[in-house]
Amino acid sequence: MQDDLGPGAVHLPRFLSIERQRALVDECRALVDGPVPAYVPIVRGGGRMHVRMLCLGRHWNGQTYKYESTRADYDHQPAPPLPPSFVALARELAEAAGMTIDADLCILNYYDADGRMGLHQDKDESEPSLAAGLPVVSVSLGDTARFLFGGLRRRDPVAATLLESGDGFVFGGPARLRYHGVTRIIPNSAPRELALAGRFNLTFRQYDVNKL
Ligand SMILES: O=C(O)CCC(=O)C(=O)O
Repeated sequence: MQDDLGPGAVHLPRFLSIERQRALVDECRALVDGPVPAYVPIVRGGGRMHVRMLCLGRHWNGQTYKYESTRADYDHQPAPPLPPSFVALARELAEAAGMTIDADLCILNYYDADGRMGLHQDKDESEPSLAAGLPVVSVSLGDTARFLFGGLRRRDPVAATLLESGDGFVFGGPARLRYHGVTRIIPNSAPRELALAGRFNLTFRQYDVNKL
């Protein structure tokens, strides 16, 4: 089943089995509460984001909107490495959507019941990566999110899609710079087997095009 999202955007509902979801949730839990923990970024204008964030592979600095190796906007710790199993997962989802990625970074976000993310473009990856339309590959785990997907301009119309646990969502090529965001989380909607309150979302990206 695919929503009509336009070229380059593919929703992969229930892509991951519940066993794979459970294993990933365990990994995400260990990462966000690990030695380099997730934190709530404060962005350029001074606002606090409504997620806990942990970047793997490269760190996205919420003050400069640039990627870097250490968390200069927070605790100066190095970004933890991207596990090879995560790289393989991103590749698998991209291929299922008819695209390719050799991910070198992942932004892992945890949304509690009040979590949300304003409409934005993912445009801080390298110029060659954006020009090549290398996709953003997203994996949702836990509570369902109301996800907005718009156009290339902020004022373009947006469509709302529910992203449920185990869903993939891939946008690349002509869709790579489309605006998107999360308006709300539906509490207690996660599969019971995950024993998870809230939602993890992983978005994989490829900054360095020379890896292809
Ligand atoms: O949580 C989501 O589904 C979207 C996350 C997102 O837009 C981002 O990390 O840039």
